[in-house]
Amino acid sequence: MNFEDKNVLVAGIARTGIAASNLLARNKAGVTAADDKKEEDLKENLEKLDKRVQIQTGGIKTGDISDFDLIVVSPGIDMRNPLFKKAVEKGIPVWSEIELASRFIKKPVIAITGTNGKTTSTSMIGNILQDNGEKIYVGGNIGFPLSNIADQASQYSYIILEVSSFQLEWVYQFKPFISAILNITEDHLDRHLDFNEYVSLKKRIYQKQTEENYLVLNEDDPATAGIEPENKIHKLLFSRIREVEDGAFLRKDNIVIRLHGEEKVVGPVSKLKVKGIHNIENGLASALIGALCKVQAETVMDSLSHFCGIDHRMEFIREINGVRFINDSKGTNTGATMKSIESFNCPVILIAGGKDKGGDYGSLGELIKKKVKFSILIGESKIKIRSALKDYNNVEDAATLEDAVKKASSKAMAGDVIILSPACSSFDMFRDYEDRGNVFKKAVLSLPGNNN
Ligand code: UMA
Repeated sequence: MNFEDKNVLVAGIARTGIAASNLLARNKAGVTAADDKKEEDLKENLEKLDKRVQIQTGGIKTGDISDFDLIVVSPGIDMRNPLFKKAVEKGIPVWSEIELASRFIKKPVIAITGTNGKTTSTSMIGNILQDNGEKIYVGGNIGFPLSNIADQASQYSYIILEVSSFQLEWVYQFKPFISAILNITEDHLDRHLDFNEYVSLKKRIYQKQTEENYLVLNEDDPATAGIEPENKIHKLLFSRIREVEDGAFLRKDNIVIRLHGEEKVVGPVSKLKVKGIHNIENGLASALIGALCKVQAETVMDSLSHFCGIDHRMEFIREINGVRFINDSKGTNTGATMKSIESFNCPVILIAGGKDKGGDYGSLGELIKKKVKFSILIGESKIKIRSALKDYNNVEDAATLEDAVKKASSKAMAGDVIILSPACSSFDMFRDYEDRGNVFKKAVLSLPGNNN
């Protein structure tokens, strides 16, 4: 792809915008990077931009954009921003950053999306391929933009990408070798029009794939089980519940892969260090993708059984006097929080709440009533969650996360688990979910008491 002499506007100057601007500048495009934030609030970011990049701060101007040949968008910017309407009217193409970056890449891309489990599965697949001796890049929504390496991608044998619905808003030619949709439940309804729009954005991950490509779907998830792609594409399923014809499934305790009628036993799912039904699903999807990349079953099993999980997702922090503290700050929607609660067989004390994403807390409320011994609510969504907890009195509010940790620990006894699993995003009180998770860890580590 030749960007020489093209005039490109990059919207947003954070991780994505910096990587995209620098990629374009390296490839001789004229680049303007723009952000709604003021210059003084972007200091660190601006320092990371290539010196050839022109900077526009204090507002992404929607005025005269006719000088631009292309607009590249950061995922955090809503597709309904007036800038894009104007660009479309003027016939100026608008691309997601993954659309831009993938146009440089000839190596096979494995793209993972889904409401939950995508960071874990992306990491599991990365580990499997690395343990198989491949040189890989793991990036995307996981925190490392694809543009970082797009023009040096020939050195990798596989690129494994976590992809969000935001990143799929402006894709056209994006064509992964393997794509996976792990599950789709309500999320980001503050950004997308409704659940249908969210589902159709997720489906864009495979829209350009062809016969030689694979689409991996979760047979046990109602929203993905019924997906019938219109394009000719090799569709494979994974299931905890039934033996699928083509794909991955459980037979008693064993993960089994069946491809083109040939079965291979990968090994016992009980060997996975990461627990919970969602991690069985992540393991099945990852094992299947490993097999599609021709990794031997033993290597897949070995790699899965050494995988210790990712930070901020069901992360064990400490045990004090028999009470375990778990950081699940990455549980940013009700589906994730419900799966986390369901994976414990002991009494659960839940810390939840944060920035509301426009979803419904009804099912979470029902589960809390059934399974949660005590709940502490924080953040903007407190009132909305509370209204889903009618007739349940074991609930209190807390002004800060530190306060919530203290309250939770005062309610706990040996054998209980205290889990931060907010079911909401973090932006009302924290920079992001990592910041929230780190504040939780610090608060837990500063509690008095003996570790055991
Ligand atoms: N901005 C504007 N105008 C707007 C909105 C934002 O100017 O209307 C500016 C902000 O001032 C800021 C920049 O845009 O300077 C932020 O851009 P961004 O939100 O896209 O942030 P990045 O650092 O580029 O992070 C993005 C993803 N963020 C989001 O999708 C919100 C990161 O995913 C991703 O890791 C990173 O690109 C690298 O690919 C985070 C996330 O929360 C983890 N993702 C959501 C999720 O997982 O649920 C989808």
